[in-house]
Amino acid sequence: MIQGQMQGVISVALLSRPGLMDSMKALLARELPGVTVSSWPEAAARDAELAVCWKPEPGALAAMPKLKLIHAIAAGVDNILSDPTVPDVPLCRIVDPGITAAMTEFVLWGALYFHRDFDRVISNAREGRWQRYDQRAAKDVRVGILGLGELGTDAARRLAELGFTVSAWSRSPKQFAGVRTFSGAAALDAFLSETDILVSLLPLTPSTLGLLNTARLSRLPKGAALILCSRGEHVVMDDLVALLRSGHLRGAVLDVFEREPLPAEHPLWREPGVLVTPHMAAIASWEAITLQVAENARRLLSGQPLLNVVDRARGY
Ligand code: NDP
Ligand code: OXD
Repeated sequence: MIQGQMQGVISVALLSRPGLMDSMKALLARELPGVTVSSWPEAAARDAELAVCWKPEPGALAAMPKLKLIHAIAAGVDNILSDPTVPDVPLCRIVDPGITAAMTEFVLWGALYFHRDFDRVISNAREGRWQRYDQRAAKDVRVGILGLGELGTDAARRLAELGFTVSAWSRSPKQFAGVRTFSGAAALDAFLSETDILVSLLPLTPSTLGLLNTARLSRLPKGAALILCSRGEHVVMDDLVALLRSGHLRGAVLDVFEREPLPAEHPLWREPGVLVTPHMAAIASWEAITLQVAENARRLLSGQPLLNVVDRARGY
């Protein structure tokens, strides 16, 4: 659909911490002529039909009586659905080739970080220690991806192209050339037991909250590593730290945390074997986000099917 076909105008409310989405105002005005944009908790925001959100304050969306569409500015919508008062209107998320490419880069880097021993040599370099490790072929390293959706699918394909032995776990059964697939809760232990580098690309839902606890992480072979790109709440962090300290797990790259930013005094920053990154695996540009929000606003106004609608029953 192209700009100009829009019938009517729409009022948009931005719901986030103050200032986060300010750059969207001019972009939305460019894309949706006549749009009014306000920021929660301004009075005008309560009358908006479209709510654009990162982490709205609980109850805010329920206090918008004219609301017709909720649009996340992210791929994950857990920050929105965690509020039980969220009204039953369509909820859309961001699906963007730029995010997918960025996430795949991060996952490839993380897999190579462990596979090529960068975790060890970076630590050795700080002590001036010259130490080489036996090299293994990528095919001898099993990378397992939790979640085979928009992001997991591309990461799996590119890891397989690099030569890794790749498997993936999803809720529903899938066929994927060159990737061994597992599905459903009953298959999770088998999947984990054959994974040397575990990558999490799951959405956060009641079924995935706390999934990676002592019991599950212990299923990974000794010396396995974790790359957590999904949400901090997928991992019971104390269980992870205990398995790192016991030597069962080799290391973890953690990009996401229950509380963000991770406070400077948090012990994870200094935990041996852990590399903290600042929720940077894949960041959508405001331009890309605005184009998708505007497209869905036009579709809403003209009665066309919306793009990237979240299944509220599944939670993703
Ligand atoms: P999708 O919704 O496209 O894919 C989700 C995948 O997870 C699907 O394969 C789905 O299975 C699977 N899944 C969901 N629930 C379960 C379950 N209970 N058991 C097994 N598999 C399950 O999501 P995306 O790929 O777009 O994004 C994934 C997550 O990545 C986001 O929700 C977000 O949390 C995170 N993210 C992090 C970023 C960062 O910078 N760190 C950036 C962007 C996203 P099925 O295919 O059967 O439905
Ligand atoms: C997302 C994220 O879900 O940034 O898009 O984590």
